[in-house]
Amino acid sequence: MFTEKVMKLLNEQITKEFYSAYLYLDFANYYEEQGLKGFANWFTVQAQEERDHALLFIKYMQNNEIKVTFESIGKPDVVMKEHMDALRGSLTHEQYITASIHTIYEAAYEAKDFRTMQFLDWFVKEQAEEETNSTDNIKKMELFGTDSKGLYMLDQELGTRMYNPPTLVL
Ligand code: OFO
Repeated sequence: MFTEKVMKLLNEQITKEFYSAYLYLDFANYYEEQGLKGFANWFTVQAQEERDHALLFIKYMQNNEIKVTFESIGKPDVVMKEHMDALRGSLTHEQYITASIHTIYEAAYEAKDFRTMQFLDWFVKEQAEEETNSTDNIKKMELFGTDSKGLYMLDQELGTRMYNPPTLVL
């Protein structure tokens, strides 16, 4: 019932999700070096979520007897010269991942692959949330980040983010 195209795109998404985790850990490393431990925490939690997303794709494929093939994960490629760069980089990356999820959805829709569409529904919603979170971080940074006291408070706020496992259960 699964087309070659859908299976290929699902497999590629695993690499993209692991890359997302890798990228966000790179951001976390940057903020850690900058002494912004709250920002580092926020991106470490985000990296954990991205790893979970990869695992969900793997599980979905395994449950449906689709072969999983791991590919190489690329080097994180966002250059961070100032505190805002990683925040902007994360929004750009989330928009890219949203487009990627939509591409799989479109392929599943064309193939009348309702099972994959239903699986992807959770990711469509999740991506909307993640784009909002990235946008919020940029807005807060624009408002408060230029003032050292504001930056300190923002760092404190981002430091409170805690990891929660995904709500999607397969
Ligand atoms: Fe995988 O959730 Fe965003 O990228």
